Amino acid sequence: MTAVIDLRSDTVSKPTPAMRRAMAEAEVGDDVFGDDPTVNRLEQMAAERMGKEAAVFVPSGTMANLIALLVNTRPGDEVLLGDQCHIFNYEGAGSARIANVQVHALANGATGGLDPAAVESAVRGPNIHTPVDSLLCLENTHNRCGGAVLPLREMDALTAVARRHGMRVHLDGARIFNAAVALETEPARIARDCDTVSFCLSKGLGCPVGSLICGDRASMELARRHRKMLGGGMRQVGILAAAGLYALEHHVERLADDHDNARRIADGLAKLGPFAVNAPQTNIIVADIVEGTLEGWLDALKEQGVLAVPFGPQRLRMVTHINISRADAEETVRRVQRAAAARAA
Ligand code: TLP
Repeated sequence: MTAVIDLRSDTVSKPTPAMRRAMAEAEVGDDVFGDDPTVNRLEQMAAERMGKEAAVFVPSGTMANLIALLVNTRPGDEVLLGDQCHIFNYEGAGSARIANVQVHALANGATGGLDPAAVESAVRGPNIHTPVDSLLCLENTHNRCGGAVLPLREMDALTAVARRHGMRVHLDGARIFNAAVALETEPARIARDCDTVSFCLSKGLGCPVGSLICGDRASMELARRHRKMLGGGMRQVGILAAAGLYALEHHVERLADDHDNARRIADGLAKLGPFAVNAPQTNIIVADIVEGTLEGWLDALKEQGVLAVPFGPQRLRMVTHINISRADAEETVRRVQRAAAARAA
């Protein structure tokens, strides 16, 4: 049996030998005291890349988003977001349980955006009966929309609505570097009109752990307090920050290879009858099963040594990453063909 091709997520990617060396050699200190020079360098570099004044290193994308809710709202406020976004679907309702906000989910379009007119009409007027709409959350690239890139003009239209109503904007940029590579622009341009932006090191950038939240200095001071409250204050964490610094220097441009490989896999799947497949703009492939069951297909793929995840009642997801070569992408297509032939027999 040849090696398993693990496409469950880009989070399964493993640190390279060079990244591990950078981690082993990291200078460290107690980061809760602000003493870790490697974390300090990473936070500075992250802030620069996102075009913000400051950044805070946190353990996960989920904590970064929760901190963004805590920083940008007051208890009882309302947050406008997309019904397909990660904060709404996959973060254990931390918005309700910890940030004490009400979320109003609006229909996401195919590119992961929202209709600016729908946002406009969702904003409540000044009335003693209604919650205050203080925050709009966006996601780019958009995970559940198949790694879609929210075009800049759509982002600009949405941030303009928020501004007009005195609302703040948070961008869940877990995969913002994939968006930047696809758009051939800088992440700072994508996040330009967002008050806070978070991004993950532990996905396409290939690090074992970590995310950053970025924004103006006052917001990030508050973010640091919230991180401590949530138990996310870490000590000699330069060991992890070193992986982040390494990734920001060496693993951004190569994301284009992941996007090519995702297209290769999607093209291969699209030629087989049983799937309706997205045209990946980045590293996420979503396939709707039109013949057979989701469980049946996940098992059949696993038998051939390809791992995918369920992503809806009749939908599966595959994600390319640093450990998936072009040869692996081609082999994936062959294995899916074999799974289809085995099913037909
Ligand atoms: N996404 C994971 C799962 O939780 C679904 C994945 O495999 O894609 N924002 C976005 C857009 C994300 O896709 C994720 C993780 C997060 C935030 C949360 O990041 P972590 O897992 O670090 O808490």
